[in-house]
Amino acid sequence: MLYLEFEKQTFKKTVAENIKNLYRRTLKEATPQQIFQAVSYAVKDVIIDNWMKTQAHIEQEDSKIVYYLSMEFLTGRALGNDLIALTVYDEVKEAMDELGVDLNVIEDQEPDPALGNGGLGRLAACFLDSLATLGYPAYGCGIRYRYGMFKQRIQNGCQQEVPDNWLREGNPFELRRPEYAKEVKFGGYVRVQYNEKTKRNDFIQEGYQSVRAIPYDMPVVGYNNGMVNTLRIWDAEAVSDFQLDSFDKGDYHKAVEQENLARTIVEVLYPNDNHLAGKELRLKQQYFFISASLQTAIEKYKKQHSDIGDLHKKVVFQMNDTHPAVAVPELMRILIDEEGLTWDEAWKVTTHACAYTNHTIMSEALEKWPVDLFSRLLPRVYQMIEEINRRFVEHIRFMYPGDESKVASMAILYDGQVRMANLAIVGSFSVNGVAHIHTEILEKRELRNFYEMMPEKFNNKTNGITQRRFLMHANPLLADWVTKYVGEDWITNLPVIERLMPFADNEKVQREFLNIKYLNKVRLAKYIKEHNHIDVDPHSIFDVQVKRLHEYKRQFMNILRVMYLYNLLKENPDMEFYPRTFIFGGKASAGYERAKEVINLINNVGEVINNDPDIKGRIKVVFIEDYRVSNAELIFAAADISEQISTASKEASGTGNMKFMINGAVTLGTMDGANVEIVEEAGRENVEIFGFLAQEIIDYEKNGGYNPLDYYNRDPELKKVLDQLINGEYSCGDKDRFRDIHDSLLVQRGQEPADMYFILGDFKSYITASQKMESRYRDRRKWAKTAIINIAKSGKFSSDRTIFQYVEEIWHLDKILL
Ligand code: 26Q
Repeated sequence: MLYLEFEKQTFKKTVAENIKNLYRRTLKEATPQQIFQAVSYAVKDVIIDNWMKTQAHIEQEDSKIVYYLSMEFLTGRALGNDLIALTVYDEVKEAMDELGVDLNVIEDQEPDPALGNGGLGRLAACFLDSLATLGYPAYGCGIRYRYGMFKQRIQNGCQQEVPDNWLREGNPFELRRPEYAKEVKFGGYVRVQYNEKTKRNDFIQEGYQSVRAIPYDMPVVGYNNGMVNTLRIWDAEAVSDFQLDSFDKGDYHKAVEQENLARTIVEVLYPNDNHLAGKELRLKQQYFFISASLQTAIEKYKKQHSDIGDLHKKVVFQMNDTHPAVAVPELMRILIDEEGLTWDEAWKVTTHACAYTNHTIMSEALEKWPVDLFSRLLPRVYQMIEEINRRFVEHIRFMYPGDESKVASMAILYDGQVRMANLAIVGSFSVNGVAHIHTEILEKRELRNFYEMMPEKFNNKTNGITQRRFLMHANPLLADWVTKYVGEDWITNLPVIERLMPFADNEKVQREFLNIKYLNKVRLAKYIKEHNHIDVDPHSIFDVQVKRLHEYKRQFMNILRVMYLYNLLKENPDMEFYPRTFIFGGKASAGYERAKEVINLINNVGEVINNDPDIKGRIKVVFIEDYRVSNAELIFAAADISEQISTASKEASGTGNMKFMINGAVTLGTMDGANVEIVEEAGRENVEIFGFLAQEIIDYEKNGGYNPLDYYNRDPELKKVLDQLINGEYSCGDKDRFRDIHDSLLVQRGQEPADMYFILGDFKSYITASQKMESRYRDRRKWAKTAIINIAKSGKFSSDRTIFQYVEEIWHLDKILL
């Protein structure tokens, strides 16, 4: 069924009208950016009726709603995605062709909204897509950062960060809703005053600063079902001086301070991925969007319900990691101070409404706030935390009399710090990890004491991705090919893609697949030529690692492998060697020196190898600048090999691994995160696995006994590669350029052991696995079969499946039938 009557002629007229009204121009005179704006407004016209209908329907049915609370939503571009969801992509493409305009060029005008760092933010965007497509009522709640993730420029081989002014040209997809503004208060102190009427103490915050939170709504369009959910992101504005507390009237200094607070609070996304920046501004951001979002949810609930004690029957708050965990004490504060519930009543509602997803076991990413900072900024919320902690610690002592180690590990307040993960766990009815092995590590190790105390809270929800963006939009050729063999059900029911299995051995089908992959490689080669000025051969093996730069993800190990292969080829120029293109991409946090050094190394190695006539172009190294959602789509579609090589136990799930798989790339990886489940689905013979197992890594970490020097001394090829880091080979003679990362592998530094991420220990088996990949690739038919099986077995990794499990096992929502 088609949910939309699309009239091509009307659409064309609307576009022309929009250009006239917005810019006083004709289509011929309009710039591509102006055409993009005009087309987007025409699309928004189409969306808006469904949006209103959906929201009216949800209200009328009084449906339970999930509020997905997240500091990050990495949505990527909206235009192409929305056209696909409305099932009018091909028609609009035609309409634009008739107007003499290339839709691809118009799509490229849209800035990538980069309101996220990486996996966690992109997961939130996939979840919203799946919620709308499956027909569940949901709000995404986040921050409208003025500057998103920085743009990455590579200059002389080094990363440069450039501000991302994504709103410069205006955002045609958002709707400002000033009528739903909320006030959020910071600082001041709490005055206690006995209330004769209620016979309770009132707790009144005074001397605070406040900001006004203004919501901007973006539509989240379900696939071909008329459903439109909302992503609500908050902007901050100063509360103008006439609205100051009577106490503060005429306080000029304070008015200026409030202006500053409003401006700074939503200014920029923290560009840290799996790493903590314990800055006060970050906590302000967290409380800002949480307080505004909770106020909205409660106001909406109260419009239809009188008993606030039943809030949890209509509302669930899913916390995307601990970043929104201040929702727990803030909800307590609102329920007690503003709604008049008792502590026990409020605690019941809170612990039935809040749920928490953990995305990492990396200890440096665990959020902790100094008590003095926290209590100064959020005095009343802090009192809530104190009481939550007091009661919880009492409970621990009751359960485990005399065992203070339990208190030490589980208390929320400890060592002068607020431990946000502990707060989230105690305040939630559900705690989930994001892949089987990750949840198991949480239960058995990282959160073991919590798991023993409250096993019923713990559950796993293996991540997923939306096939609508990462296959249908990213790879139209392959999408059509899949549809030809399995029908189009896969678009909303990915497991049917397994119907490809009978074709995996079919020579004609294999040839078609290889041809599509080739064409996508040509498309990426063209992008690389334009952006990097490097010629790459689309017949070579495209071996790809794209993701945030982080030591545990081991891009360093990958480039050491490239250096090793280059040495090999130099010494044996006549050896059999299948041409390979090594493609890297990803941003390093601005202050993460080692990660930046690795980027520099990759670029310098590329510079040397790409220009060495001796090896006859058989190795090329490309670092794709500014890796982001839009160019990711080109990259996944063109990949032959998917590098998923994190140190086992460190990558909670990974989701790039799934995007490669669905595009027919073969995984070269460790038994980590969701790789483990990819192996289960695809079969051991259809992936290449290497390296230490998670248990082995954990044992080394516990008992010691890992010595990277053993590997260095015993393996002359490895030694040579490491020595080249400090002999100036890849740094125009500068022997210190890569000394820090070199030393990080061989020299212990204070608390930090040498080679924390076991690169030397895994190196040999990585080389071997990599060589096996090469020989697999030589047999083109067999390779095609393996790739097709990977596609056919990717059904589990749809975010539709993930969301269905959240709905059934955590949220308990009802499907909307429009
Ligand atoms: C924390 C405090 C202060 C500043 C920044 C942060 C911060 C920001 C982002 C901490 C962590 C993140 C992002 C984490 C993340 O992306 N984790 C990834 O989540 C994916 C989705 O579940 C998983 O697939 C990845 O394995 C995991 O690394």
